Amino acid sequence: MVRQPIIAGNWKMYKTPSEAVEFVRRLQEASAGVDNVEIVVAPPFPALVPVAGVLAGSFIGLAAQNMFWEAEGAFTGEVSPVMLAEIGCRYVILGHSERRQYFGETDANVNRKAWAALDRGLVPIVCVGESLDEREAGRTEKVVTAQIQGCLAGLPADAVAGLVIAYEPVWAIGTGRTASPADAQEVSARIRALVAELFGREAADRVRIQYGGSVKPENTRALISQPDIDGALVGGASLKVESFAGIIRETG
Ligand code: G2H
Repeated sequence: MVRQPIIAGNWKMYKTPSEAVEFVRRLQEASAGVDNVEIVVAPPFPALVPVAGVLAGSFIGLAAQNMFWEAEGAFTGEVSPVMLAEIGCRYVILGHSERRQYFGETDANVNRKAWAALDRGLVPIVCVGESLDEREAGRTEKVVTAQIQGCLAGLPADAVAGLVIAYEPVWAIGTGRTASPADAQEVSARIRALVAELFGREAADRVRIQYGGSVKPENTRALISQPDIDGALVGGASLKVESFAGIIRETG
């Protein structure tokens, strides 16, 4: 099964709308000609509309970094899947470890959001990953298994096949520490095997699994060449056109 690699830039709470627009204009030039890699950017909410305007008809896809599960309502401060779909988002990142750590995101919430996203035609990028304590206690597989089971509970197999799962070991996020390619492969293979158990072989063969955590141009190729790693969710290195385009080129 050939899965198209997907490189997504998670900009977190960086870049104003004007900075974001300038960035994607330059990224379009810098990544022109790379046609075997799907490229996605996830700007903060205020930049989504202007960036969508620049990217209309472009090969670069747009993602939001979070959403709520209701279509509308009295939910101050929240953004709905209907709104994201209307402005041209194709993806939405769900369950990022920073949302779990600072904003109380749970697997059950991610599951409700995943259902709502799929219902509106958005593709969830579902983030999972263990903390340093959990890894050192030998609990990585148990933790990631519970996260996958909780986040994907009850989803139809064909929807799971179209998902992106981002394996992001928390201890490697923004720390400069990267999981070794072998460690990242081992967990990614375990995730794919679990998807096969829960949703069938076809879903497991088709679902794309990204690695995330201090990805940069220099470590991209070793990670991407692992059989069960189909791309990267990139934070810090996605904030500069040169390094993000470098990661894209190393993948292609
Ligand atoms: C993990 C990653 C992007 P960074 O959070 O999701 O960030 O590449 O800065 O570790």
